[in-house]
Amino acid sequence: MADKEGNLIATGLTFALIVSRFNRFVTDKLMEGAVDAFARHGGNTGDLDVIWVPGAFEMPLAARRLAQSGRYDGLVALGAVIRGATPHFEYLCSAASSGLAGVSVETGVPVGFGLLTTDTMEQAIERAGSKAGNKGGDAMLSAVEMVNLLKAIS
Ligand code: INI
Repeated sequence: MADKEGNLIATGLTFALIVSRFNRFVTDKLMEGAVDAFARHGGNTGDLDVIWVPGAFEMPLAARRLAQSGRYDGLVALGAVIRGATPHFEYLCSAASSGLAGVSVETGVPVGFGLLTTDTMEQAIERAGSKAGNKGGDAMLSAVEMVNLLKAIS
């Protein structure tokens, strides 16, 4: 039996972060978490590009174009959709999540899912670097692991 797993070494990897301007108070923190995780795992922040989009809905299209460019080993999408203030919450979350999953599967470029979908702003802040960790950092590490896993099984 041979176990294969992706490691968390980001050295030499090139990434793009797709960051939503909507709820920027939160997405700036998610971005900090993602950049910090990349650097702490050996990545060179000069190999990180940051691409701003208006909101979560626009993330899949930007992700597709970036994945197709061939310039990146992986992508990380960072955004926040908050139910309290969004009557179309379910549509937005479902369009963004299925769109991003589709980009990843169709292009073969791993996409870390750092889109917070919460009931309140307080819950979003908790997940963006306060008491519940930083989901931007978690999404970055999952993407690094998947990049390295794909290299290991290819
Ligand atoms: N976009 C978000 O990323 N988060 C939200 O909470 C949100 N709300 O509340 O509406 C949101 N809306 C904008 C949307 O993503 C698009 O940018 C917009 O509809 C234009 O296409």
